[in-house]
Amino acid sequence: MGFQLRKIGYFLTMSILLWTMTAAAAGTSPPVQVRDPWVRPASRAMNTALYLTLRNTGETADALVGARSAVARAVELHESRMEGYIMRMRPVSRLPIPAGGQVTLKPGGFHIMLIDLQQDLQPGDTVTVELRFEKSAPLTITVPVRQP
Ligand SMILES: [Cu+2]
Repeated sequence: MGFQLRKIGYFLTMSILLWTMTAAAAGTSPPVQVRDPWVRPASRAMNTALYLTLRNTGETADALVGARSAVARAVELHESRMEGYIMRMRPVSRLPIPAGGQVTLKPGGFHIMLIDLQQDLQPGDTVTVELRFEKSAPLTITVPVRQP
């Protein structure tokens, strides 16, 4: 009888402990935060770009390593740069976000390329995108479609 009670007591203690830990984890905002995301309008079967600012409030460096969305056949991280008088894009495998710092994806620089759109994207629409990071948990964001 005494053993049974101790066992129940142990389970109760563990349950409360786990519940507290879960609540604490849920209350913490993710170290990487997204600001001002937007997507340039485009038609079905075309490509377009997504821009945003990533803030790293954590104490360790992280990196954006990929993204995906149901609205595009493929999603890639790109960098635009001038080569002579021509603007060119190249894929990048990771986009570093320094600890306590931020990186801004903007026209003429880094962007998330949505390739082969599966639908028209018009101003006022929203797009759901999942961002994947080297260390932080994936983030699902809702991004408005708008003109620059
Ligand atoms: Cu691009």
